[in-house]
Amino acid sequence: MEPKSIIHLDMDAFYAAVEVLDEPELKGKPVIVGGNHPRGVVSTCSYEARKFGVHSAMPSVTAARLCPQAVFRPVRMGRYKEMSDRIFDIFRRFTPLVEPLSLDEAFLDVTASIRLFGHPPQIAADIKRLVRSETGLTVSAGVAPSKLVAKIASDLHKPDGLTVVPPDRVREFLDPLPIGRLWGVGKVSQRALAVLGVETIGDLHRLPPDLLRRKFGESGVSLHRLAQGLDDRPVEPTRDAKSIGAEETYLEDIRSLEPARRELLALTLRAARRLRRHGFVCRTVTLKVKYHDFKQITRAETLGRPTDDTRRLYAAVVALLAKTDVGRRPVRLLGVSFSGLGLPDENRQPSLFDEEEKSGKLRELDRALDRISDKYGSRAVIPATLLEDDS
Ligand code: TTP
Ligand code: MG
Repeated sequence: MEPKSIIHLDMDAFYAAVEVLDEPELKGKPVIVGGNHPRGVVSTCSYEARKFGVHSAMPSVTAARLCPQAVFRPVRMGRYKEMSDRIFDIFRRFTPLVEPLSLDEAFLDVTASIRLFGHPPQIAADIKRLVRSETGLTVSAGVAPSKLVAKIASDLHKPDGLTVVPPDRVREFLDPLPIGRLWGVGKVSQRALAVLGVETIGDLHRLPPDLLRRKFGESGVSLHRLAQGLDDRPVEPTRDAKSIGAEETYLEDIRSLEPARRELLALTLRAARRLRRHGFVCRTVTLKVKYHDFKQITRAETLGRPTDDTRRLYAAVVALLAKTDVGRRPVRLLGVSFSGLGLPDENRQPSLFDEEEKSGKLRELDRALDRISDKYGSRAVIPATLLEDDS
């Protein structure tokens, strides 16, 4: 079979680049997009700000300390969504096989586009040129025979990069890279692999697959395949997303309430982050629980008004938890999902309802978070820290 041609595209410093576009005086300056208040978090920042060590998901106070001259701008989701639509229109001129990963990131399968539009590296260069001339923004591209390699490639020469990995160069390309670049290899797996002396992707694929199977089961085997660049997942164009969520099956059953809450906080953070990265708010929150006997239940709550706020979403999850047997029956899987997706209404005036929420529900949530942090350490309650560990 002919190898596929996949392009991964990822806008450079997306929200910050849009702010600079709309306010050209900001060009060349360290720009941070995010909440500039004591509990604010950095959504993203310009490459000038990154030189000071500022990055996404960092508390804004830390960012301001690292880079006191930075200019803060609030998140304007509606505007980013508008630019995202224009960028995706450009992508779709080259193939209908466009799979969005977030507002600023997509996979394209251009295998069948070659006769019409030329070779994939040419297509990627054309897309970059059109994005720049039609929107004024820059995008980095990776061209490769698989999603895995295309995504790693697009990140390698950011910003404004174009990295091409031909089919016969995949191994050569992957081998020297640190294993953290592989999908699904988070900090925990990195530590486990370091014990085996594995630091690069090359180290990993040189290990005998049997050893990996013994140590890590089936996931060890698929890791070994990934390390060779073997990834045949197809590009899946949208179907409009109906829900966004996160779930996890636990190796050991969860038997009491507090660890369940902690897991649910981590799942809520992960799912809420995805929600925001797609530019959505949601109306309905669903909690899924699978007990040790495989009996599965879901509990759902419809919110007074749509939100993407982690604290409100987590409050709904905690309320739903009370309608389950978690804590009384062992649990093997927990899941959180958000549906009734829509775009935020940015013109909405703050209402009395908000005030009520601030005083009542959210205070209760703070206490819940405090209890968790008493038991598990402050790490559990700093969203920024957990968000960084998004493996
Ligand atoms: P990214 O593509 O991860 O980051 P980026 O485009 O700002 O920078 P680059 O790709 O050049 O490294 O995310 C796209 C947008 O999603 C980003 O501009 C802001 C938003 N975002 C958050 O709101 N929170 C986050 O933690 C991250 C990672 C991104
Ligand atoms: Mg980006």
